[in-house]
Amino acid sequence: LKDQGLIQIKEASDLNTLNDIRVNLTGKKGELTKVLRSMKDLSNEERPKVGQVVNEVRDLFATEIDNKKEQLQQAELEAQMQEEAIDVTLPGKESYLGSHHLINIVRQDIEEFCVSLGYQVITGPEVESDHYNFEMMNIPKNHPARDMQDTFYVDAAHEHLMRSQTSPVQARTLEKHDFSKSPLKMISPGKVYRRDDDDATHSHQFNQLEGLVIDENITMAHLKGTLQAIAQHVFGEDREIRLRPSYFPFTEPSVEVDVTCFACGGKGCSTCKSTGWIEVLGAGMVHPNVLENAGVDSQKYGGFAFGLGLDRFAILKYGVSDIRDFYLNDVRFLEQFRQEA
Ligand code: FA5
Repeated sequence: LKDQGLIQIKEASDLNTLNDIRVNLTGKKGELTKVLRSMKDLSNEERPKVGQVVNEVRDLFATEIDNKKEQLQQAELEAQMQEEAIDVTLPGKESYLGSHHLINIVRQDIEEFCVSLGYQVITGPEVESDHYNFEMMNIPKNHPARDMQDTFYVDAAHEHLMRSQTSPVQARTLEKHDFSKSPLKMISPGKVYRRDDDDATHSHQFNQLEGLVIDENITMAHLKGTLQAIAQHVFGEDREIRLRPSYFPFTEPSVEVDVTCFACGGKGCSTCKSTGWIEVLGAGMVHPNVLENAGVDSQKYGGFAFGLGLDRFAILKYGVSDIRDFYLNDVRFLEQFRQEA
């Protein structure tokens, strides 16, 4: 039994087998226990001798099993380490670096320029109430100007909508601002939504950047100078802009600002619908009703506001031929502008 047991222990190939062998040899129902049990049949002289031998063999098995166990554990550990070894000399996988979206590049550029002029950046909700999107901006229900911005409503009662312009942020800010402490100079960039038919220059979701300056003695000259500075910062000193009289319910007088078409240089093409100009923003002197609606004294304070189309700015600046390219998320399109970020 002793020799057999030692061979079994020596040949055990893994820890489970070794455990089975241990139970088989020295466990309660094991071979040695059987020998111990059978000792009652032995004579008084033989019993201590056999007992001594059994004890010796049991101690020997225990020591050998312990040694073997340590050996197997060590081998297993080594195998595992080998399996999990990392070859640090292998070439790594090339990681993919994303690039900023063109609209964000343009937004950030204008934001930084305006902040350098003393503007603060304020954002507002995209799901807006009719109250702020229209009523506060001097466009009451059934006003014909509502047709200018065909709107996505989110409830049957038409009380909430996807904002059709960033102008509601004007109203929200005017309500809160304390004019006895400081004038207001803010810009507000963000997504807006309209039920426009998508084409090369129109998207049903696009981006605007609102501007608002309210103080005492602000004139149209401040507006013109500001718009010119922004246009020249974005498009370059030589780019032409033109101001056309226009109508917005929240400004009086109102203007629309066009820039020479980038795609054709002013000759006329599909991007500018053959006019040579592309409309990029609306602006004007803030209507007294907008100020009064927000509790601001329109006798004392006044100013200008503008709302520019960030997509149109990006189209012009980078010669993008179709606004829909911004929203297709084709990496090949985005990658072309990696160096601009
Ligand atoms: C407005 O939304 C006014 N809230 C702007 C404003 C603000 C005027 C403050 C006065 C004072 P308008 O609907 O024209 O105006 O849109 C402003 C700009 O958004 C446009 O000049 C154009 O550049 C861009 N835009 C309008 N519709 C779309 C469209 N469907 N897709 C892409 N850009 C558009």
